[in-house]
Amino acid sequence: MGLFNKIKNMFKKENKNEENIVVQNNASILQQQNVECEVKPQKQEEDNIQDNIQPVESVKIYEKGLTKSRDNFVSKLIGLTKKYNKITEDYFEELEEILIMADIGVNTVMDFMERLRTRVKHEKIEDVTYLNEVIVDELFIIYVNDEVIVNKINFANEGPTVVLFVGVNGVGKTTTIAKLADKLKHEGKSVMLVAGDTFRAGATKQLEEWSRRVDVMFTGTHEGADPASVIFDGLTKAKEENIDVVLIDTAGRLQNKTNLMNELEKINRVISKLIDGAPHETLLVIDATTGQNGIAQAKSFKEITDVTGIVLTKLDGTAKGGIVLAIKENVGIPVKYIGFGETKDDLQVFDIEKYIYGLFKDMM
Ligand SMILES: Nc1nc2c(ncn2[C@@H]2O[C@H](COP(=O)(O)OP(=O)(O)O)[C@@H](O)[C@H]2O)c(=O)[nH]1
Ligand SMILES: [Mg+2]
Repeated sequence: MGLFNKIKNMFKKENKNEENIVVQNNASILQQQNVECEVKPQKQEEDNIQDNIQPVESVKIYEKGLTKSRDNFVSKLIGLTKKYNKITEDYFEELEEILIMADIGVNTVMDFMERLRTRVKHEKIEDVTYLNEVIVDELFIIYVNDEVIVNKINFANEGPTVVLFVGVNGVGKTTTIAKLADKLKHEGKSVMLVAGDTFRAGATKQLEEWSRRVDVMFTGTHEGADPASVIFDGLTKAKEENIDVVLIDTAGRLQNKTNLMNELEKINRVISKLIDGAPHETLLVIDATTGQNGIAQAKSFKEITDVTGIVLTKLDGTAKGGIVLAIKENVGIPVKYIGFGETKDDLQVFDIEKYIYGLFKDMM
């Protein structure tokens, strides 16, 4: 069975169970209200309910977060199917244009078009609707089959896990750190945020404010301080206090590559001196709305430092959800998290299958 049908079966079926889930959800809300009346539900029960509602809820988050992309890119694909009842050269040309407009990246689209044309010819495909399935399969099969999809954070066996965040100004580093801190805290981990962005005015305050909001520890000093020394203080404290995960914010001034490289080298030296094997992750944050510019940033950061994963933010704000494919093809670093909004609940572990469903559900 092709990827298209596999995903369709996976999530369409789940959505059929929706009514049950809603009932369970209400039950959980009632229980929460009971909590306020001091009738605390058993922890075990809570966990069970959580397990039951989690998969469908997160598919819904993908569906909602990808609305703009679906409305634009996928509805264009559907329109194309309506316009052509035969697969012609004009059809191929329009398809190519739609894919390029979706930020998939020219080279990726060119390769894809060649594979698609070959399949159409060899399999004598004539049905335009069936071709939509083939398109989804061909677009994502490389991604899904690839072993580079390791979306899990590499947690340390012992001592604090250190996650360093890099990326240019405004992409969503600080917000992502707050979101991830909240997620980890709910998983029962102790978290510390370290304000290593001492360059931008207000950056330290912004992170400190988030640490209060999500209620985790914080280390930071003042604007203009040496980031490496702030990080030194933070990690020393984190070791003393047995913190599980330390999330470090940095300033990403890509304009001066040599300076940035030196700064990150110094930061990495300090981190690895204090904690063996750290940083355990270096996450590069990319703003999905910047399209090919974001891809260029990823290439640059990859040259400067050892990036282990990508966080793709603001997917809710782009109509060009194809950027995930361009990252795969042009950068080759796994997307670990995606951001669908500005609140602390808007960070999701990247799941390619949910992503594909969220994007193409109107075609399924
Ligand atoms: N719509 C949307 N906005 C986001 C997302 N992530 C961050 N932002 C917004 O992007 C802006 C810059 O974020 P910030 O974390 O300060 O970026 P930084 O300079 O990289 O630290 C803020 O207004 C955030 O609320 C997201 O996933 N979706
Ligand atoms: Mg910031």
